[in-house]
Amino acid sequence: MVPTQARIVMLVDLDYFFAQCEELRNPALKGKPVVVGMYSGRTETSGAVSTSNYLAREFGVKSGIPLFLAQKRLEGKDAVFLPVDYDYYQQLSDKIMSLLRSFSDVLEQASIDEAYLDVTKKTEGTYEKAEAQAQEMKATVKREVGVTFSVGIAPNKLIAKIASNVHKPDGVTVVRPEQVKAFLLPLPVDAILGVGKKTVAKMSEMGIKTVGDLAKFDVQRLVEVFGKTLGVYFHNAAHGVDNDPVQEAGEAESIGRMGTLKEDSRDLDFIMEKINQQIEEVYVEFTQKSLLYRQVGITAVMTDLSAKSRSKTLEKPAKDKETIHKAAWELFEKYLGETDMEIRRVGVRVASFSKEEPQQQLLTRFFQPKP
Ligand code: DCP
Ligand code: CA
Ligand code: CA
Repeated sequence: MVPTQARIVMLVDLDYFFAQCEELRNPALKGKPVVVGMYSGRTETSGAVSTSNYLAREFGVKSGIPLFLAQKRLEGKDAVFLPVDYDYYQQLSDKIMSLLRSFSDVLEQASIDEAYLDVTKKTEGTYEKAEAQAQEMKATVKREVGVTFSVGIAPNKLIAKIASNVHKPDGVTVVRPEQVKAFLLPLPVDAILGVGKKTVAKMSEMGIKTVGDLAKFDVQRLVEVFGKTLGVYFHNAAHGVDNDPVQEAGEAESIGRMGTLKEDSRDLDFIMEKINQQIEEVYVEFTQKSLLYRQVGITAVMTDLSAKSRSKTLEKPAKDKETIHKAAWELFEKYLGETDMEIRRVGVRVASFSKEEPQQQLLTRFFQPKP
């Protein structure tokens, strides 16, 4: 394998984002516990907490808990409850992303409040410059928009993401290549993106508690238990290896479909029912164009309307349905482990096309039964 070039990657994650946006719009909220809620409308307090500011978190109020519970925990604390105003957060997010883009070689937006930046060229490959640049980015975003963020700086996306969580809010955490092992090995396994509650339980049974335990574990057995994609991913991740490039979204040409689920769900079988219908349509389209695909991607739009995409590159080009189904299934399984939110819309796509060999095409045509 060709060694990938040393990179410097940042993950910028905005602090208590929806609540911080609300504080920005109304400075009188500062100093009070602020809770942004997704009100379901069934009763006055039915629904869940979308996010809360750090003051509210001190009382155990965090994303995902029921609103009535949040209200109970904040009784008599002069707390402010507000409904989600997604359009407003999106506007601020767009402005911040375009500021950040000017500090990057490539920027990949990962969610409404998160982006990966490849800054290898911008920083001439030095961590000193990267750290100084992070401070400059913070000052710029604070001045131009008025919000704070936390950032992880590391040799790849995986480590940058974990590092961004170390000092919050308004922090900078640098993990240099020579520090990766010491940084990663003592962490609990769920520090790795994709290791959710179920995987934690399974790994615990196998005697794996820390990333260090995972790194020592036989990769063959990981593959037996978790399947090839996940097994190999877990193994590499535990060793701090992640070659996933920072990629501008929508760069590659692709053929795909998106659609809304009959109801919000986290049920893999239910989600795959929808995906299978989409695969049928996608299959017809790329077959007509005599294309082979080498990448399969999925998209999930969550109940808060944030969108996540994941993709997998195959070992060799393919042209069948089954390969798409299998890859989509694996990607959704992994993705569901990364989030507790329900999924509203889903999509599947294939990309990284090559043309089917003319000779092959000819043969196929030749052997096709005459109508
Ligand atoms: N969000 C949501 N429901 C969740 C989690 C998050 O609606 N269960 C929304 C609200 C958050 C935004 O997504 O503001 C970003 O999510 P983060 O996980 O980055 O959390 P915050 O930005 O709120 O806090 P932190 O400072 O911990 O990053
Ligand atoms: Ca955040
Ligand atoms: Ca985030």
